[in-house]
Amino acid sequence: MADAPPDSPAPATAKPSAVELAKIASNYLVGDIPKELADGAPGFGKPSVQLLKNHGTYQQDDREARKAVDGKKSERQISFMIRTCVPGGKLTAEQLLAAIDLGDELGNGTIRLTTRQAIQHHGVVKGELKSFMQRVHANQLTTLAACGDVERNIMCCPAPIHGDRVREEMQAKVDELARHLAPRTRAYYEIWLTDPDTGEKTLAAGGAKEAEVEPIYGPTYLPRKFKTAFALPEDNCTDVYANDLGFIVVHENGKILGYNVLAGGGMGVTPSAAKTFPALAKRLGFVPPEDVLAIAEAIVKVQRDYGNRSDRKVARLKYTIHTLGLDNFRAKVEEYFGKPLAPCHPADVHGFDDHIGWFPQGDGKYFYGLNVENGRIHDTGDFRLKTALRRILGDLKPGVRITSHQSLLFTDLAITDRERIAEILHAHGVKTSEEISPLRRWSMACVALPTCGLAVAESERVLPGLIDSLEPEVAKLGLSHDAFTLRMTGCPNACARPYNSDIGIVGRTAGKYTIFLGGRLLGDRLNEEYKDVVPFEHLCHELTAVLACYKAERKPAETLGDFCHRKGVANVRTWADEWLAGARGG
Ligand code: SRM
Ligand code: SF4
Repeated sequence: MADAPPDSPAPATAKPSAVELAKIASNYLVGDIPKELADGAPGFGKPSVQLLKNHGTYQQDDREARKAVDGKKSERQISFMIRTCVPGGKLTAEQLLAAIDLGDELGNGTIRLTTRQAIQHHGVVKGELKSFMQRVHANQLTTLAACGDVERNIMCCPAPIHGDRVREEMQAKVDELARHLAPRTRAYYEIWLTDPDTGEKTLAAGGAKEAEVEPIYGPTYLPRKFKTAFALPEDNCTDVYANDLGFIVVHENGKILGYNVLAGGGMGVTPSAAKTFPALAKRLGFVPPEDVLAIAEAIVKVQRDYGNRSDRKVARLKYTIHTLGLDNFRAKVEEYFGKPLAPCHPADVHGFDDHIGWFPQGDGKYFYGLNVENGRIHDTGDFRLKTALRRILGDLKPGVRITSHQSLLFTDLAITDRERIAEILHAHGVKTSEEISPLRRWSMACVALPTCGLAVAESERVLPGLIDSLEPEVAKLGLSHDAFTLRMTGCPNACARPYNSDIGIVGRTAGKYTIFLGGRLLGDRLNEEYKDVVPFEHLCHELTAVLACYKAERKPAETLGDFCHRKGVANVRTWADEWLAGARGG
């Protein structure tokens, strides 16, 4: 690896981390993957496991399946999570159907819509990895760079509003940027897409002719994952402030004037390492539309050259900015950009829409946002969402979009499809979005157990039950129509973005959680710790007490997050504890 620049957060003498060493030795992400793919073992060695992330797959060990082998801790049960990129969440009905088929044929029978508008499959065995990647490729999608130390799936408001030139132009810009920042290595094509019979012919069109070097990333790619989102001021459905790089469209009279550029957002924390922290992105400057690719490339390159490559805990862009200072960081970006950045336009996020429900598209057709609880598409007992989706996608052939709230939009529908969709959902035990409480609709949980190797507590599997118990309490308080974000994760890595939501519930240890309050739907404010080490069984009444306080003391039209922020989390706690003790009639 080239020496770090003199004022880099990582001193030039610092030893590169194990992941950096794996990248250095990998020849653009090849390493020992081809050899180990054919060695008959159930998994890969450590360096390959790290490299594989850049190819879109994580080696996992299902802890429950492991126990099931002989009733106690025993052999690891290795399988793979595979993430497929879907820039801006845009898909066709055929593509989603093919992804569902893949889950049935090579995965664990379910698929997962992620908090970044992508798709995850779990439970794929090593011997099927290659055919899996080939089928994703045949489906006109890729897993390349869905994970790893590169630009990830770029998020964008998915709403299909015809004639809304601003949204359309922004969505097209996302596709352009996703292509621009995609890794160019041929490793992916050579490892996964070679002809299964000859082993030689590259199946990817044009792949063989592409230069092997990475003009943007270089041989060691980025020090850490890198995430980008686009948002509109009136609709921050992508949580733009939680990203390494954010673009807020500045528009007037149906025309995009340019973008406010934000940098250095990120949620993950390691509680035992005080040097780690969640951060909202900082407002860096303004660029006209034609400079979006160049400014993104400049920021990526500054992070490439100045990010910490010895300590992955502090390698994200937020730490690079923290160490350099915002002004020095901006100066570096301007150097790579080749000109000064204009100051930010005053435009900022002021609205949020999850696009759930029925909406006219502006071309005589409609789109329907279907809330998918925690993004999990499955058939379990009487709840047969997967089969219902097969029917909707097969019969109506709508366009499809994935939202950054783990849900689906069906587009290009006729008004007469409304009844048909409700009929299909009901016939398969699935509620329409209109039948779901705002509490459930605005909630999200990360994957956590049993597949996530970093989970310390449950999330996806317990949030629906928590909401079941909270719904009657919310109704008793007369708050059933209030919208506030409730986000839960199985560890502080924060994959469901709990640190800028109205209520964040973060796994602390088995069965215990930290509660955070005071963020908001808009996603532009971090919340604060409210209570720590709360047993799962206490979450319902702890949250009911907070909501009782909100109900009693809020100002008209004040949202939950704004209320907690104004009153102060400590004062909410005092009030709620008295309510719980009965002193306030709780
Ligand atoms: Fe995440 C790691 C799942 C969005 C912060 N995340 C993981 C892994 C891969 C666990 C691992 O490293 O072994 C999880 C896989 C679990 C499984 O079994 O599927 C995982 N993250 C997810 C998804 C699927 C959660 C979901 O319920 O949808 C999301 C996939 C998004 C995608 O399509 O790309 C997901 N992860 C996020 C987000 C939200 C976002 O990006 O908007 C965050 C917080 C924002 C951020 O990046 O700071 C997030 N994930 C992390 C972190 C902490 C990063 C950090 O800087 O500290 C880790 C751990 C790490 O990287 O070391 C992590
Ligand atoms: Fe796993 Fe933690 Fe992310 Fe949840 S927040 S998916 S437990 S890494």
